[in-house]
Amino acid sequence: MRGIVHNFKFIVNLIALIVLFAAGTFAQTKPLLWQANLSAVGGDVSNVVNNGYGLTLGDENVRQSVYGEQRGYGIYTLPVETLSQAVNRIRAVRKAKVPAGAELLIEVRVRAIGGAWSEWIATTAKSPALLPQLGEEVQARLTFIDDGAGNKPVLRGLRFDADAVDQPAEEKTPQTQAAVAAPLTYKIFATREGLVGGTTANGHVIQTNDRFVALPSRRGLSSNGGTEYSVRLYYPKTGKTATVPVWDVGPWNTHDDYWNTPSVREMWRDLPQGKPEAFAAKLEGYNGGKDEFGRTVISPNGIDIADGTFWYDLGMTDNDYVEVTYLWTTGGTTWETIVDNETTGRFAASANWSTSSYSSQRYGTNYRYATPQAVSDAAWFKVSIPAVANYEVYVWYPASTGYNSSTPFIVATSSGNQTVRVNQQINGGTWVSLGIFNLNAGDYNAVGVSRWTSTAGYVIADAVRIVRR
Ligand SMILES: [Ca+2]
Repeated sequence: MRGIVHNFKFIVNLIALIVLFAAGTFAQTKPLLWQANLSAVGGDVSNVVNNGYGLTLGDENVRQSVYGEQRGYGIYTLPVETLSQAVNRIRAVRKAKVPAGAELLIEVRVRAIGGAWSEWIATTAKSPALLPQLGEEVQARLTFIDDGAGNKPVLRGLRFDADAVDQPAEEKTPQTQAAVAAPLTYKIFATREGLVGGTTANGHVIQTNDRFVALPSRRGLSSNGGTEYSVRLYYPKTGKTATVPVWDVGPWNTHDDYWNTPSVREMWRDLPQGKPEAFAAKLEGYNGGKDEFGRTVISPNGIDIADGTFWYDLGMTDNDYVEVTYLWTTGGTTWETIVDNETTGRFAASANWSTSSYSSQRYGTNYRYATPQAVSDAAWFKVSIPAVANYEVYVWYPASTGYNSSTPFIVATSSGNQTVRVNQQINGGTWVSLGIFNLNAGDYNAVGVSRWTSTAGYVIADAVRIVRR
C-alpha cells in the first residue's frame, strides 16, 4: 500500500515535471539549425576559394579599391536558405582560424514574406544578429580580409541557429501607413568614386563610366550585380536624377549607416539620423576630426558616385551636395496631390483656352487647349504645397499629331520659374514627369502651361500631379 502511494506521488511529480518542461519549451519559438555548405563555392563569389582545409582568400593581392588599403579582400554570398518558419534572430557559430590583424566577417539578412531584404547585420556566436523584420528566407555573406602580409583567415565550419523574438518596443517607430511607405531622403556631400579597374566591396570590377554608389556601411551593400539596396540621386544644379545600386563601401567609414535611427546605427549613435560621421568630423570637429580608422577626414562626404553616374546621369562637374533617397528604407515623408482643370478653384485660364473632351486619353471629363502664340496667357494649376521640399511634378495630357511638339510647362520653384518643354504629340494618357523641383510652402499657382512657343499645334492643359520626394 505504501509502495503504491509512493509510486503514485512519483508519477504525479513526473507528469508535473513533463508539463513544466513542455511549457518551458513551447513558450518560445523553437530555434532552427542549419549548416552552411562550404565545399561548393559558386554564385556570388569574389576571390574566395576552398583550399582543401576550408574557405579562404584566393589571391592576397586582390584588394578592395579604397585609399591606403593594403589587405587582401574576398567576399562570398551564400545561397538563400528557406526556413520552415519566420525568424528575426540569427546566430553564427564558426570553426575558423583568423590570424591577428585579419578579419572574417559573417553577416546575415532576412527577406520579409513577400517583401524586401533587410539590411545586412553582423552576427557571431556571442552576439546574434537581431534583424528588423521577420522572414523565412535568410542569407549569409562571408568577407575574408587578410592581415596585410598574406596571412589569411580560414573558415572550416559554419552553422547557424535562428529563432523569432520580440523586438524592443523603442525600435518600433509608430507611424502612419502613408509615412511608412516612403523612403528616406537626405542632402549629402558627394564625391566621385573613380578607381576604374579596382574591385568594390561586393566584388564588382569598376568599369569606365560605371553606374553605382558607395555608402559607408556594409549594411546596405548589394550583391555583385544586384539592386537590393539602391539609391535615387537628385542633383539640384542640373535637375537630373539617377537610380543606381550600392556596390561599394565608403567613403572613409565602413560602419556608418547614417540613414538609420541612432538606436540601430552601428557607430556614432550621438549623431542625428542623416548626418554622416565624415561630415560631422570635417565640419564640426566631431571625433577629433577623425574617421573610424583614426584618419583625419578631409572631405565631408557621405557617398561616392561612380563616374558614369557622376558625369553623365547627373551632369556633375565637381564634388557637391546631392539629394540621396535610400530606396530600401522607410520612415520618409510622403505626400501627393492631383489637380485637374476641372478641380474647383484650382485652375485658371483665359477665354482663349477652349474646352474639349474629344480625346479618350484625357484626364477627367475634359481638357483645355489653345493655339500657340507669343503672348503671356498661361493656364495655371493652383496647388497647396505643405512644406518647402523637393517634389516631382507630373503632367497628364492627351497626345495627338495635331498638338504641340514643344509645349512650355512652367514650374514655380523656390528659386524662380523653370520651363520644361514637352512633346504633346506623344506619351498621352499617362503621367509624364517634368522632373524634381524644390517648391515653397503655400497655396499658389505652381504649374502653368504657356502658349509662348514657336512650334505649331495646340498646347494642352489637362491635369498635374505633384509628389513629395
Ligand atoms: Ca482634365
